Formats: sequence, structure tokens, C-alpha cells
Amino acid sequence: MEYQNLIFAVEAGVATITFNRPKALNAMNSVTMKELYDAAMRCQTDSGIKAIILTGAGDKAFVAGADISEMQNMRPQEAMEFMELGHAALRLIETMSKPSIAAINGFALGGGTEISMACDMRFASDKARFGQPEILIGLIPGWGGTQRLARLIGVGRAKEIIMGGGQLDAQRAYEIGLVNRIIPAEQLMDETRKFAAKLAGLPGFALKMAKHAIVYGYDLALDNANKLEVECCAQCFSTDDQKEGMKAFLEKRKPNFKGC
Ligand code: DAK
Repeated sequence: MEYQNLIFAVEAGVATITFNRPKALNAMNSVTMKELYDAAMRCQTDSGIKAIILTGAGDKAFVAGADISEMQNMRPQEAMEFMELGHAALRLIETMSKPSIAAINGFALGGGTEISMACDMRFASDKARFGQPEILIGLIPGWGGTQRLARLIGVGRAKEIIMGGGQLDAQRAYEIGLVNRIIPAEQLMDETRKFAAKLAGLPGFALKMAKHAIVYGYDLALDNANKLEVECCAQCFSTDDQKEGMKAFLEKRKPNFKGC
């Protein structure tokens, strides 16, 4: 698929997906969301891709939300289709067997915060701003914000952000656990690429199992979640990387992982 609104690049096993409508602050319309779904599927199915970065073009925005001009006159059925498309793309990113990092280079409002929360980690520039301002235009979040935000930062704080519609700067987002790191804007991509490259070099199957246990265990009762962890951990013993990792540790040398 040719992309109109995304730039898709792969370098040394790290795919970078860049939202590319900078004049509209990378607002997500349905074309872009279809492209995001396609790009996420490419990441999932291409065995050469080991880690994914999502970011925004320009220096102002990651994604300033769903495209309000496209949504303005939607009928409920169209709104539902747009919402379901977004949910499908974001769940694909959230559950894919490879790690993803949102490199948040500016405004991440509404759908922008929601996309970032589907990623495994959020690295924010010191200029990033977050929020779920949908209430200010007569809506509520439609791409998982009511659920993922509450799970990430707690119900009380999520209610304040979603019901109050205010914005948070990077420092506040860090304090409440919405982002993993704050990085000076000019170093954001270098630092994110460095960490993504590190992830790309780690045992891929163990990364997949770690993510699987966290994503699918989170909503289970603790006994079932722990059982899932046991099964995921036991499966790692079937890999060459586990044998190599332990052998290298005991031989006091660096492991040579093959990703299997
Ligand atoms: N949609 C469309 N265009 C947008 C946009 C958006 N979300 N955000 C910015 N733009 C456009 C502006 O209209 C402007 O276009 P021109 O006038 O130049 O043609 C251009 O980007 C530059 O924006 P500003 O001139 O406003 O720039 P400022 O620096 O003054 O302000 C801002 C930056 C980010 C504070 C401001 O643009 C802003 O408040 N943007 C809207 C933020 C927002 O409300 N985001 C949440 C959108 S609602 C659902 C599916 C999904 C969702 C809900 C339901 N279903 C299908 C049911 C999710 C909803 C949302 O995300």
C-alpha cells in the first residue's frame, strides 16, 4: 500500500512510522488511520522488523487528535466505523509481538494521546503536551482513551483529564506515569532510536512473551495471570536465545542472540 499521510521507513530492524500531515498538526483522518492499520500489519508480519517507533512530522505535533473537519458531519454509523477502525489499528499495535515506542514530539491530544497509549512506551519531548479534550467539542474519547488512560494513571486522574478536558505538559505527564521519559526536543529521535535499537537486539521471543504476559495478564485474576506468566516464561526455554543468554552469562562473555 502506498501511503499518503504516513512515512514508513525501516533501518537496522527498526521501523519508524511518521504521521505526516504537519499542516493539520497530523490530525488523524480515516485515510491515515487505514494507513496506520496497514503499517502496523507490515510491522507485525515482516520478520526483519524487530521494534517500532511512532512519531509525528514537523516540530509541533505528534497527533493533535482525530480530524475534527472530517468528523464534524458524521452520522452515528460513520462515526462508529471510524471508531472501530481506530480501535482495530490501536489494538493491533498494543498486542503485536514486537515492542513499540511513541516518540511524542509535540501536541498529543485526543486521538494523539490514545495512539501513544497503545504503544508499549512513551518518550516525550520536553515540548510535548497531552490531553483528552474531546469533551470541549461535545464528545468523549473514541479510540480507547476512557479505558487505557484509567489503566495507566488511575481512575481519578483519568476522570479529571477526560471530564475536565485540560492539557498536561510533559513534566506533569511524567509525574503521573503517562510517559516513561522526558527528553530534550532536539535529542528525542536519537534517544528513541537508541533505545529501539537496543530492543531490536534483545531476544525477540522473550520480548514477545514479556509483552504477551503483561498485555493479556493485566485484566485477569492474579492466579490466572501468574499462570499465564509461568506458561510464557516456560516457552522461553525452547529458544536458542535462552540457551545462548545463559551460556554467555556463565562464560562471562557477551551473548550473541539470533532472535529465535
Ligand atoms: N482536526 C483537524 N484539524 C486540526 C486539528 C484536529 N484535531 N488540530 C489542529 N488542526 C488544524 C487547525 O484547524 C489548523 O488548520 P488551518 O486553520 O491552518 O487550516 C492547523 O491544524 C493548525 O492548528 P492551529 O492553528 O489551531 O494551531 P495552534 O498552535 O493555534 O493550536 C492546538 C494548536 C493543538 C492547541 C489546536 O490546534 C487544537 O486545539 N486542536 C484540536 C485539538 C483537539 O481538540 N483534539 C482532539 C480532537 S477529538 C471517535 C473517534 C475518535 C475520537 C472520538 C470519537 N469516533 C469516531 C466516535 C477522538 C476524538 C479526538 O481526538
